[in-house]
Amino acid sequence: MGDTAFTPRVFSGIQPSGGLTLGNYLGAMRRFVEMQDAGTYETIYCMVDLHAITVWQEPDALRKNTRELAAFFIAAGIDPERSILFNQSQVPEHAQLAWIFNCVARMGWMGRMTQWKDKAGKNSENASLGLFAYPALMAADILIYHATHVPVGEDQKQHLELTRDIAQKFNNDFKVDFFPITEPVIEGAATRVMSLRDGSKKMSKSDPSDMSRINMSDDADTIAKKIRKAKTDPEPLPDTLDGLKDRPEARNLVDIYAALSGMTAEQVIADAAGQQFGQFKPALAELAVEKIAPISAEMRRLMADEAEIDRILARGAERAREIAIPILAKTYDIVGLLGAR
Ligand code: AQP
Repeated sequence: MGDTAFTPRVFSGIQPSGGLTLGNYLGAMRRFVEMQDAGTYETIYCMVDLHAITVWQEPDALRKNTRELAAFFIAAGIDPERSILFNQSQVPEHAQLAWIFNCVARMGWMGRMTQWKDKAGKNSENASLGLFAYPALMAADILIYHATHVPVGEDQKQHLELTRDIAQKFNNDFKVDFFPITEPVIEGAATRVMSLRDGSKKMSKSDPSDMSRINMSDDADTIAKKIRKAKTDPEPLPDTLDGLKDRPEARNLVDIYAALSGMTAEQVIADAAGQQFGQFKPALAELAVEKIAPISAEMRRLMADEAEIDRILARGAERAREIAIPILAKTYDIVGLLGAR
């Protein structure tokens, strides 16, 4: 960063594209709550519905998933008074700044994004332009608040580097020190929760196999069944993490246990050394149910009052715009656009 002192401010978002997983919870939501509770930062959290529509979403499902995601944030511990909690499309400044960033970012930068390559695959001619430009909108989400820190899972690291590149190029092009060079916060035992069926793949809502993931809406029996059937190997657990080097599925279960229990992976392996999975898996299932069941019950309770969720989001959007409007106006002014006058 240059000489400008920016307010310590956290921004992060989750797409309301349905099917929240344990990966979203451990990789993202838990950090969001910790950063809110630390009291060191202003915290701003968002349902990024404009990102969700870069791939097809049924309109009714999108509305329902947006409210369900708001319920997840609150049930997991985000307090809409202490944090700003809102829905992206209710703050038009995100899309306005994204357009400017579309003009700053280079095609080559976007084309190198692994998420673009994975999601567009061989069918890139048919992918939406929005999916290609996704990282410029993400940069706008962060920089419209001059956010200094962004907690995310490991999979978002490359997009955050691109956010930094966009901020840097904007500052250089216009000879200003206006946008902060945001720090990614990728920490904890579960920054990359893997599929329960394949330890080389991220746990993901779009995996065709429901057995590959734990959904935040799964009941106790389903969670226990998925963990019981999770792919492992016949070896007992070793006494050090080194012993798990070539056993990605086993390592994943140890990491999940560590993240859910608040222990380090080293402590888990020290306690469980020598155990067979027939012993370790039931303990993990019990812990997962203990942590997830209260959140899903609270989500169901909140979802019963949609009007209250809408009221919380409308209030959050108002508060978000108080920060975003002056930053967009100043950006227009720097660029030479008369729009803000
Ligand atoms: N498996 C994961 N491990 C750790 N963190 C994860 N996140 C997602 N999956 C994992 C983190 O959750 C936040 C929100 O992610 P998103 O809304 O962008 O969702 P996503 O990454 O698109 O989730 P999926 O399940 O992977 O969706 P698909 O299948 O559509 O690609 C981010 O901080 C992300 O790092």
